[in-house]
Amino acid sequence: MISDTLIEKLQNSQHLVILTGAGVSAESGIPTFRDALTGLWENYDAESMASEFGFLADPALVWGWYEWRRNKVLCAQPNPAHYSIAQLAKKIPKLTLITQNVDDLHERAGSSDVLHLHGSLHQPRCLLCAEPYALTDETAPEKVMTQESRIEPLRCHRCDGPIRPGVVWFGEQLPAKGWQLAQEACRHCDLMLVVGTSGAVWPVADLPYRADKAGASIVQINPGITSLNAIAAFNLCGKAGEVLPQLYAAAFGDA
Ligand code: BV8
Ligand code: ZN
Repeated sequence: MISDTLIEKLQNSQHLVILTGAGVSAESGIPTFRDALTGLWENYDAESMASEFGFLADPALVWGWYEWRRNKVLCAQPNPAHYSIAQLAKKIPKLTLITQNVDDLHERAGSSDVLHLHGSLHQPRCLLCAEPYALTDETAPEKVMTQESRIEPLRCHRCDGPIRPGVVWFGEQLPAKGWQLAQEACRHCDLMLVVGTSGAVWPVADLPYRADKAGASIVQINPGITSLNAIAAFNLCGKAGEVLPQLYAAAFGDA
């Protein structure tokens, strides 16, 4: 499954970009968005939950849904995929990690300088004055919750506005600095691993095409088929938590 050519490319890479989506956290028990049946969007449509319009229409439902997701992340552990990515950073001269995920599992596995292009569950802020809200233990979501639990949003200490999740909703701009760094990395890398993303959300979905156009080799790690199969030089069809440790061991020996 893992060709010698790919192993050599990884061993000789001077600048590796890794782009991750919800699939890299799937083996940590975090539901993905679009996988049939288990996907988060199965019960809700994206627009109504991951948009400012949806939040304004029903703040308690949307805040409750994000707190349910935050609680899942707090109870989850990084999986071997996250750890292999953190290990790769020690072997490659320059590694840029770009994620669409709003969890902190990459950081908890030891990765740093992670570019969170869709924001983070762990950095809520005031909807009105954008003041960051420091989550503490007493704001930890109740343990027993379902996706439907309604929780009144916390209030801003400064202006009493409603606290919103620190994620990038549909229709919102991506964090300017992160988006700029991500585009730059895709222009200069020689190899790009695309791990666990359906490539359904723009403009992040455009990054592999830009890297491909700039001459990088694209490697997709995904048990499913996506539009990226068309441009990927290597399609490793499998779970990230299994494939990434194999890829790391083949290139650099056991971690
Ligand atoms: C914007 C945060 C203006 C909240 C999310 C063209 C250009 C620009 C914009 C658009 C465009 N066309 C349409 C748009 C609008 C829109 C968009 O893309 N809509 C889509 C639905 C068509 N984009 C926007 O609104 C963006 N903002 O455009 O602003 C602008 C314009 C130009 C330039 C800059 C700005 C904002 C988009 C951000 C939306 N926020 N999330 C939250 O999390 O609730 S999106 C949401 O989808 C998540 O962030 C998620 O990360 C993302 C992508 O999903 P995936 O991570 O890929 O997850 P998915 O479930 O889809 O797939 C999982 C994959 O894993 C599958 O392939 C599966 O096979 C695989 N898998 C499963 N298990 C495993 C596995 N792989 C490996 N191992 C396993 N074990
Ligand atoms: Zn405020």
